[in-house]
Amino acid sequence: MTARSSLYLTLSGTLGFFVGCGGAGSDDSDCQPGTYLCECLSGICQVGLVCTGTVCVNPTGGDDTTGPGDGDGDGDTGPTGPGDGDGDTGPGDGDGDTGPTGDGDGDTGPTGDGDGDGDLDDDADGIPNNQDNCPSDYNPNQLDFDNKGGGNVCDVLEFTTVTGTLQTTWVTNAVFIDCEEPVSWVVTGGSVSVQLDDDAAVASFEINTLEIADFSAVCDDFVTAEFVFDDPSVNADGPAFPVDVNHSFVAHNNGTISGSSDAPHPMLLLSDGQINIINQRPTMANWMLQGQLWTFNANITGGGSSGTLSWNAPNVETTYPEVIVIQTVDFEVYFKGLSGTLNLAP
Ligand SMILES: [Ca+2]
Ligand SMILES: [Ca+2]
Ligand SMILES: [Ca+2]
Repeated sequence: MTARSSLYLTLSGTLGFFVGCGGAGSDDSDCQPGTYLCECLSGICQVGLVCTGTVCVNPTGGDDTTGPGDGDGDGDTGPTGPGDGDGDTGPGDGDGDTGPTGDGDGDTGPTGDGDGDGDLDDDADGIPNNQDNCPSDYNPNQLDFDNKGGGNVCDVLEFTTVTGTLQTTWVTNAVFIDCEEPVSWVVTGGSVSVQLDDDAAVASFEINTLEIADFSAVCDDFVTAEFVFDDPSVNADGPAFPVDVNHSFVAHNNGTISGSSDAPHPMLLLSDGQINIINQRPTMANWMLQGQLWTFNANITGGGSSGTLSWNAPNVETTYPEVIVIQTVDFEVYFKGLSGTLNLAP
């Protein structure tokens, strides 16, 4: 101990910046890890430490308290920072942080930054999530018919303003009554949905509902009977309606859909109806006439800003006639034919 003290005193007297370092005690009790201490100049550090250059370090790791970036791989728990390969949460260090992108880890920051990290593509269509106009649906073409930001495959065109007039014929067949009476469906509201594909090859239509003004039909061929429909509506019956409507890339880019449906649209005609027959007026609540809206021509323009649906099927009958029993007489009722045009707007 005497020799070490002599050496320390000699050097401190020669190199002025070490004067006072380590204190007057000149033993090694204050030689802390990572610090420059006078004792290191003699290669002597606190017990358990070794002198590297002029710094006392832990030769086995795990116990120092140094900061980041010291390259000692000791898993320190000192202040965090990048570049030290430890468990901190700073960016740029290749660890498990969730900081800004560009650090090669599992970040969730902005995509397309070329860092090959968390630029996720959930639907595997080659478009990163935050650039994908339908991040959960495969749509590599990214087509957007209405230019509202959502891609076609996850964006339904909704027409909720539906007006126009359709002509049809109310048919009543019974033992002594067999009449056909033309009636008009004045459509006052409703909704029509159109779904497009990303490849501009297929469209589907669904006439969800058509609100119709009250109407009545009178049959007087043999017995006068009046059928009154209160608050009638045509509702879709069944799944969304597939149609084969031409919709090419050119038509898509022009903002148009035009073509004809290729199958009748399943529907229910609902009404709180009444029958007035020979001065008797039974109330027929909740009429439900199952049937079909026949094939139509569709013409949608302006990327969905307006459209028309038109029918020209004057002689097609509903598939399922309704049978109404009045005073033991069976009346078979149905609609025949549909023609006219409905105007659609969002
Ligand atoms: Ca995608
Ligand atoms: Ca997509
Ligand atoms: Ca869209």
